[in-house]
Amino acid sequence: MSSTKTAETHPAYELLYWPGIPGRGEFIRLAFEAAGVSYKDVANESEDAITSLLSPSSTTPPIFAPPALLVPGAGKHNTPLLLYQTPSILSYIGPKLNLAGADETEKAWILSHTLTALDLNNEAHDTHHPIAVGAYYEEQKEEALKKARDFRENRIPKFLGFFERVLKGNEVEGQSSYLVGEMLSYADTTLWHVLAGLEFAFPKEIASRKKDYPLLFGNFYASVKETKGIAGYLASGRRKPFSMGVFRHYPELDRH
Ligand SMILES: N[C@@H](CCC(=O)N[C@@H](CS)C(=O)NCC(=O)O)C(=O)O
Repeated sequence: MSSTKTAETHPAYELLYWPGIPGRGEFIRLAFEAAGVSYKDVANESEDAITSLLSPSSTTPPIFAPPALLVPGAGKHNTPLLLYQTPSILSYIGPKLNLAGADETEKAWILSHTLTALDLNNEAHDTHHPIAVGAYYEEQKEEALKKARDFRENRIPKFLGFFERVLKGNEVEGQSSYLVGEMLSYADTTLWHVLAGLEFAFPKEIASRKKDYPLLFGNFYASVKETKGIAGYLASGRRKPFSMGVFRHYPELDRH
């Protein structure tokens, strides 16, 4: 099946990312999929697109690293708008996709929780690359073992405990489906993806801790997964499986 959905009333959004992995591009995909809004998944159609965009000879404004979002005609004087940095892209598309809360306060909380979920995402990445982003895991394995142990023992419970409290504080009639307010937001889809990634990378650790976070791994996880757009995306087969991206399963880094 094509990774591109047909355009309707929104601009022809183009997501640029590395091909073949969910990676940080997935946070952007999930927002579009949850909202049922069309986007062109350039990463999974043309492997060269992101490479040429990152090249110093590119004629577009420079971007530091993918994901990037191109919005034709949305820049100054009808030029293409080119955005990078996951949270910046999410905060740009969030209101347009109706995923940024009901008012200014909710909008600000949604950004805060998204940044926190992305911090957790980044720390998960650093467990297998604690010393050098550009070096192989095998070259930094000793440090990775120490980093992963601290991540599992201290950081996972700190982050998950925090999000459990956020959900508790947002309970409506004993149910807590979303982090903020009563509507799905891009903070929810972002955190949901990080939880799924943690389960892939650290299955034993998460299995033994799940019971401590009943809201997070209960109603919240199910609510996001069962959102119409997300359920349809998961059923489509277009979501790339976790492999060698941000979330990697090295059994030696998991609990044993
Ligand atoms: N904070 C940035 C991080 C971007 C990032 O690290 N992108 C990865 C792919 S997921 C990359 O290719 N980085 C290359 C580099 O940092 O040199 C974001 O969230 O967009």
